[in-house]
Amino acid sequence: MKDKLNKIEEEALQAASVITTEVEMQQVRARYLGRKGEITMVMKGMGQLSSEERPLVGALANEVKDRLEEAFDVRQDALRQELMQQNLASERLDVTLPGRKLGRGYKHPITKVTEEIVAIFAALGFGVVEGPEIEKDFYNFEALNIPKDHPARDMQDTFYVSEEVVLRTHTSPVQIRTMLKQKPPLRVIAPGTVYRRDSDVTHSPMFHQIEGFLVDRKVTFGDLKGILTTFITEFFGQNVDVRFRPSFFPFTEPSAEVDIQCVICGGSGCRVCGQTGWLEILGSGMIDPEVFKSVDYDPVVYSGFAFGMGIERIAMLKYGVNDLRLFFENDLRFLKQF
Ligand code: 2U9
Repeated sequence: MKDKLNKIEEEALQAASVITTEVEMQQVRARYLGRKGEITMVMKGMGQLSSEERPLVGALANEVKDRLEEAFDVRQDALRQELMQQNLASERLDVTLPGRKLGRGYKHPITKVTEEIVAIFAALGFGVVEGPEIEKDFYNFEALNIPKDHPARDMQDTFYVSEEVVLRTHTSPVQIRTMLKQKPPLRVIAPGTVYRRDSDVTHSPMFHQIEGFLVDRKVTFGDLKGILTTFITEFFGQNVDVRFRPSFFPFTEPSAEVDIQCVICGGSGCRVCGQTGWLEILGSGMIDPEVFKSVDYDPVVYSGFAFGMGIERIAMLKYGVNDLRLFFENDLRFLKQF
């Protein structure tokens, strides 16, 4: 019996030393220590031993059982360690590898031009105001001296939301709202998105404007010329020629359109300036007394000038872009150039 137990122990230790998985470990445990395992069978057969032999064999069997349990536990721990090391090695990450580069974003040229224009006017003391893009007919038209049957409504073909609500056709309603909320002296610019029912190579139904105005006592057309000439030379360069040409707008009187010497041909005449040597870049004028009346300013006490420009047009001239649609396509090859 003793020899048998020693042999079982030797075999069991040998079996445990060659296993490679936890399942095999369980099988070895069951084979030697399980309910029908070899050690258990020896213990069950002890009834046939003499009363002298029985305690000796019983004690030895218990010792072998304890030693095997201990040896199996040690082997199992070692196996777990080995498996973990193998996993770590096969799943190894090189944390020093350089990451994938994220593409860098760029400001849209319309945003860039807007910011540049705003900065120039801010330096001249103008504040920035914003307002709703869905606007009441009153703020978009009526208060600006454009009554319901006025032909000027055709000049700005309008998206109607309802009979009294429109998508604003210019940012002028923001200035009306400003005049209703504040008293002169006022100096503000209103950048923003505007909408007109117009869509061809040179018109988009959604585009961007900056308008501005200055209201105080004794504001003259000379002030208008001074501020706008300063803006133009800051934006396009000190040497650019500027001219003021009479025009008409329902909300200004007198009105003037402002041209600069063609930035493409330098004034000699080309396709962009229609051979005239001049490019129209903004509209302006002295605020019509009718507009002052609709916001309850006394036109005898106050005067002011206003101006407006389309940002897409300015951006096209500044960057030499020849197709308006490029601004709205979001093609990265275009946007990356600014
Ligand atoms: C108030 C009073 C007067 C704003 C003005 C223009 C002239 C003008 C156009 C330029 C190109 C619009 O984008 S465009 O089509 N704008 O020519 N805008 S005076 O006059 C105002 C504004 C607000 C209360």
